[in-house]
Amino acid sequence: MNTQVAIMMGSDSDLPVMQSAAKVLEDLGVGSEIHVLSAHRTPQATVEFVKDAEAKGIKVFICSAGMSAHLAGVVAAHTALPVIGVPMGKSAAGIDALFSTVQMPPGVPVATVAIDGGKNAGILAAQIIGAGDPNILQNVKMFKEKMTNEIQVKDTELQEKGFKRYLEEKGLI
Ligand code: RP5
Repeated sequence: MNTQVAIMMGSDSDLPVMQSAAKVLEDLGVGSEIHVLSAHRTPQATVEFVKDAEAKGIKVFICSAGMSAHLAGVVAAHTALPVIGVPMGKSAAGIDALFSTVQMPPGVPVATVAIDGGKNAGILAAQIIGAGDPNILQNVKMFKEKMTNEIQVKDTELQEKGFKRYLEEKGLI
């Protein structure tokens, strides 16, 4: 698998959430690498990494940050490649990070997913790559079909058992 996605985290404390991006990318057949690089704590290294990435074959960046979350914006300022931002729920329930990530000025977009939305960031990166790669697109289609089937199985089970037994057996109450 060629490494096509760079996952950049403002801190290793983002890793419990962001490992889900790496995992779903692996499941979808997209190679990724994951780094700790901070817009505030390692600004120089962050910019150098972004500038070298295109020549290495990176096609999409995924950037996580919480608390004055500027990493995705800084990366987007230094590349023409697509950047996906993942606001971390580190302070103020992640609302501060969400606004910092999503409210980019015109001309420098960051595709922002949900607070702690590491998995969706990985899926979205695969979809972007899949737009130009039929094999990856096929993997995304199969992923979505599987998800649809799983939901249908759940509904069938819910109808059969009724909500009380369903909740008990799933350990949801
Ligand atoms: C951000 O500050 C990081 O992305 C992280 O979400 C947050 C807190 O970092 P730590 O203090 O846990 O290293 O730059």
